[in-house]
Amino acid sequence: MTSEPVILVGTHAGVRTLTLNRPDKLNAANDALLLTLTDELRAAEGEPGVRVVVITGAGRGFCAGQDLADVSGRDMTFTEHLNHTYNPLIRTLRGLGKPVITAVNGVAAGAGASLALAGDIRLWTQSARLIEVFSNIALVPDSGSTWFLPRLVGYHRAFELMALAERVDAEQGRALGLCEHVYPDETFREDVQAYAERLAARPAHALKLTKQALNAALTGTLGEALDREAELQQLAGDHWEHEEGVTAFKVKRVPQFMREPSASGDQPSARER
Ligand code: LHQ
Repeated sequence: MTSEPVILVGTHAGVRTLTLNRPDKLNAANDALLLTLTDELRAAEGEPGVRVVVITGAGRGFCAGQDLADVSGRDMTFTEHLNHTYNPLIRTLRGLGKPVITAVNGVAAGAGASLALAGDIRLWTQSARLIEVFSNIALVPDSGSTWFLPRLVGYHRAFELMALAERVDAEQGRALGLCEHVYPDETFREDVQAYAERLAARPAHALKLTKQALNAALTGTLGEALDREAELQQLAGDHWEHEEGVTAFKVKRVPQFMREPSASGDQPSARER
């Protein structure tokens, strides 16, 4: 018996698209979906031809959080379950050395809302909505929501959204800073791909270091950020991308950052050539 894959994997023009594929349940997450998604993110890290990862959902939902039909009778505690599935997923996503776009094609609820917020870039369709639904079932927001949301909207609005499980629609989401862009439903998939391809043409090594610096800066002091910037700038400045960017500027042409990937993964630095 063949069953549908829980994650669909596609690649086009340097963009790896991972589609949550349990549309009948609005892509509610079971262990297989969470573990496969985490594995696919790790696999994307190791593929030089993949420059950007998009996470989106099949059908009318993005992700309705934990599959509530798939939790009873489990042999793990809540803590063990989170540490086994959701937490490695969110850690892998934020630690990935490539930009991850969460393309929120519909409702994002519970841990699905956390996943939506975890993207480096968050693109929503017009009919998307986000719900910190946890309190409806008397649970605590998890999978990073308590970290992401107050940083975006402040403590008080975050508490209200969590306590009342209020729906945030696309217009509110953009106003609150929960997404970077909202696109029409009719053209959403194409708009996401076009955005991702723009990102894929940017200097991959520099973006990897930028993501590292920003994530660390969110939890550190200004002094630590300045020290880290000085170290990472050396790594960026020694890389061929920097030479390409400067040369292109001088001769007034568009820089070409999408070279054929080398067999070993990262391109050698300009000085190693
Ligand atoms: C679902 C689900 C779902 C199963 C829709 N499960 N079937 C971590 C660790 C350990 C334990 C617990 O949790 C966590 C983290 C969490 O994520 S907790 C939060 C869990 N999620 C929820 O409580 C959300 C429950 N769903 C809803 O509130 C609604 O479905 C939303 C607001 C997401 C969407 O509402 P509608 O657009 O009106 O759709 P619907 O309710 O009609 O759902 C469509 C179908 O999807 C329906 O099935 P059916 O066979 O009747 O058509 C739902 O039963 C199913 N579904 N969410 N989480």
